[in-house]
Amino acid sequence: MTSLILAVGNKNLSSWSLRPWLAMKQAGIPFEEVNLKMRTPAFRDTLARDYAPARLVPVLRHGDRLVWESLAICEYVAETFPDAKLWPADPVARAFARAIAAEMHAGFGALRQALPMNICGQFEVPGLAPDVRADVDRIVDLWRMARDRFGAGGSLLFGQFSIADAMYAPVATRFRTYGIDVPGFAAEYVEAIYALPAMKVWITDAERETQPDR
Ligand SMILES: N[C@@H](CCC(=O)N[C@@H](CS)C(=O)NCC(=O)O)C(=O)O
Repeated sequence: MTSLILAVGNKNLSSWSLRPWLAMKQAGIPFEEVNLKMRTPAFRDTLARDYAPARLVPVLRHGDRLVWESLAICEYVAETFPDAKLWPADPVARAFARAIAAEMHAGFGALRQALPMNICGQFEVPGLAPDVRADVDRIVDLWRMARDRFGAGGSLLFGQFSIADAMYAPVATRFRTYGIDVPGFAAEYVEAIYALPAMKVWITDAERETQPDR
């Protein structure tokens, strides 16, 4: 079978890269990883040379097919590897999972701007601006609804791992990085994300990247 190549950015910082990487890794889908250092001239050059028309990471190459945009990549791998069960099997749960994944992909700009992903960082935030607080509250509400309605089979949003978890994993790390106070069930969900084997690999790589001498 034609191999998959996923180009990602810096693991400490690139929240969009984490999403499809985590979905593929956690599902055991084999792929080759290409690491591109963001904010370097080589970053744009490599994308233009090897991954056009994509202009950002993540980008997936599968033979002569190119897929960019994190959510589109997740959808592509879910369709290409149906046995990985990357979406919930139940249609109602699946629609809910798709809705909240889409909401993440399209929104929460205030949170993303004020609290950028920085897995290895630890920062104190004295107070959240109202629009950031509203994003946090909305995310916690979505997590609560998913966990209450569909989460009985495990510790993740829909019980078992799904693309919805991959989409929200970088929010889980932000909550930890910035010490955001969330209700107990949401804190447990953050723990569950950190406990995913694939997530541990990504975090170890992020630590190596930020402290190469360790
Ligand atoms: N909507 C895109 C966003 C991709 C994106 O913004 N990628 C960032 C890294 S997280 C990037 O490539 N930045 C380029 C740069 O910093 O030079 C997606 O979902 O994949």
